[in-house]
Amino acid sequence: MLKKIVELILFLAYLSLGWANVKYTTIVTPGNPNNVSINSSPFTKINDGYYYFGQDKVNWYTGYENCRKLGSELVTFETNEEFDAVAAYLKSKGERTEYWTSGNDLGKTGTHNWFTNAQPITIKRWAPNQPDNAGGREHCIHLGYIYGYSTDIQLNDRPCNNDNNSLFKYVCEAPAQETISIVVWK
Ligand SMILES: [Ca+2]
Ligand SMILES: [Ca+2]
Repeated sequence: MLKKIVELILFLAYLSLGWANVKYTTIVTPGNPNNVSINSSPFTKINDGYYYFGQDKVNWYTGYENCRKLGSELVTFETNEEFDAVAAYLKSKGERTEYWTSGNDLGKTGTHNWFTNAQPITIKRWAPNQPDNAGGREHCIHLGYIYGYSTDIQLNDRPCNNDNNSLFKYVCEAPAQETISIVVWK
């Protein structure tokens, strides 16, 4: 979005001044390759991602809305490495708390996708015997120490709402960053 706005402004500047040559060139690079200092509050940087750990215990829908209020979405784990990095961060906090992710099978029972990108959940981090859709009403996916004996943070499906035992904290993930450079003939 920001990229499009910058390009539009440059295009309009080009039109209004009527330069015969191209005065500016924009270069878009993924991430923040020059490590420019940015204010990422309230998000915490973990590897290449930025995450917010909502501390209020809510149903899945409210968790999603709370992330949207911050311009982000419930977390999507594209890779085992991303999951492991976030799990290690939570583990370092020493709490056995559970958090919502964007994963669910609300569209088609048994087909578990990340809601942010509609891609299947391919990471191998399910708790033993999960997802089990217990009681036929578990369609949203959270992470945490799923069983009393669990020693690792893993994934499990739980009721999205209308269940007082399924009110969890939530992990929001900020959009990926892009760096826009502008090269100018001065
Ligand atoms: Ca992600
Ligand atoms: Ca379950």
